[in-house]
This record gives sequence, structure tokens and C-alpha cells, in this order.
Amino acid sequence: MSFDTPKTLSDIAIERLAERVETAQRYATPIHKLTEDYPDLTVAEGYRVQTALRRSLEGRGQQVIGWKAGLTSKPKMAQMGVSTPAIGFLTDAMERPANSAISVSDLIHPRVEAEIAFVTKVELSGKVSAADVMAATDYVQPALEVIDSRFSGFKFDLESVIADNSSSARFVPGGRMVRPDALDLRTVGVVMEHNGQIAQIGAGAEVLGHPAEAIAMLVGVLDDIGETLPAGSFVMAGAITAAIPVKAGDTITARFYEMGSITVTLTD
Ligand code: OOG
Ligand code: MG
Repeated sequence: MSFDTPKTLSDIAIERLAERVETAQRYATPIHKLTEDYPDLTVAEGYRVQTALRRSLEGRGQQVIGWKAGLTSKPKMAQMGVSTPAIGFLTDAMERPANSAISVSDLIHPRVEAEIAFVTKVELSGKVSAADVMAATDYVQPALEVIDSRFSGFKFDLESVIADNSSSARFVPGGRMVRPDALDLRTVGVVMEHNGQIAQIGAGAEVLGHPAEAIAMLVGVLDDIGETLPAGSFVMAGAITAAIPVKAGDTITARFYEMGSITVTLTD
């Protein structure tokens, strides 16, 4: 991915788009795809909007505690009709404890996905390999993500979803923290139960062949946008299976092979 394309949208236009996304997030009101007004919106401009959104949320006191890769598995790419991975940022305000109740009243059309998360112990910057990521990882652990596209009908394209911070809404670290070399992350299986019924199954290898590849991709995109991944970051590698649409009253449990399980209950 190269972001050397000339700046076409002014900084003011980028700020306006970020405000549009932030308002949709805050009031849980869907908007139409940004590409409907800006058909020439580029991936680089999508990331400029995401950065403006990040700066605005930081200005409101939120702290960026990590990042996420998205659209990194075939089941997710097929579900969303997008074939290129994307990244997004995670703030403290999005985090919820494992086994807690999560309100859906401030979300538009939430979906839950199971992911493997990495916690880093040294800074990663520039273009890195999966082996570099493994060496920089303190531990890995399961996570659930509650995504919520701000676009009507959960329909978007790559440029719009990047501007919308890759649908980030809530995330739930849980299960067991494991040394990165203690398990073969490709063969870590996950079973997702929706109200007690098995709804999705998959394994770590769905995520770009190995979840560490997704983190390497993410660090490369951070480099493209002029950022690095600080030590101590919490980074999610992307959904292993397709995301499960949920409503108030639902319970999701994700059971990870040898890494424990996480349950969330959705409420009004
Ligand atoms: C985009 C976010 C994708 C993942 O894990 O693949 C994502 C979306 O599907 O709305 O978080
Ligand atoms: Mg995700």
C-alpha cells in the first residue's frame, strides 16, 4: 500500500467528514457511505479522516490504548465484500470487562467477533515481519470485539470503513494470557456460541495464515500514516470467523482452544 497520492481533499473537508462519523458514533445514528458524496475518496484520505477522528476523541479525553486489524480473514472478507485488510484504533472508552453486560442502546447494529489479541513489549515501527511481531510480543490472549458500522445497512466500501475507524465500537479482552511461543496460533480453534447454539467455528490460520501476519500488516499501515506501535499496545488481529449480529438479551460465548473463553451479554 502506498500513500504517495497527492492530497486532493482539503484538511477542512477531512475534518468535516470526521465530524460526520463522530456524530454518527456518538448518537448511534446511521449515515450513508462517505463515497456517496466523495466518490473519489482514496484509502489515504480514509486514513486522514480516521486520524482526525482519533485526534478529536483524544481531545475529549479518550486515550488510545491499542489498535486493531480488520478484514484479515476470508470469512470476514466474504461477509463484508471487501478484500483488503484495514486498521483502526482502540481507546480506553471502548473497553469492557470480560463476562460483563454490554448495552446495545448506544449502538446501531452491533455484531460480535472473536479475535486473538497481542500485547507488545517493545515498540514496532516501519515495515516488519510476523517473526518481528512475535519477538516483540509479551503475551497473546483472546478478545471479543463488538463492531458497529455507522453506515446504513452495515454496507460500506474500504475507503468509508477506514474513515469509520473500521467499525470499532467495543472490545473485551479475556481468557488466558499466553506466551506467544507457547501455542501454534494457526491451530488455535475458536467456537462461538450464540444463545447456547454453536454459530461460528474457525482457527487462527484464517487470519492471513497466522495472526502475527495481521499485526505486521497493521504496523506497515501505521508506518504509511506516520505512526508507530508503542510498547504495551493491545492489538487485535481481526475476526477469525464471520461476525454475529446481536440484539439485547443475547449472550455470546467464544471458547478458544487452550486459551479460555469469554462471554458477553447484550442488554438494552
Ligand atoms: C469492519 C471491521 C472488521 C474485523 O475483525 O474483521 C473487523 C467491519 O466488518 O465492519 O473488525
Ligand atoms: Mg474485528
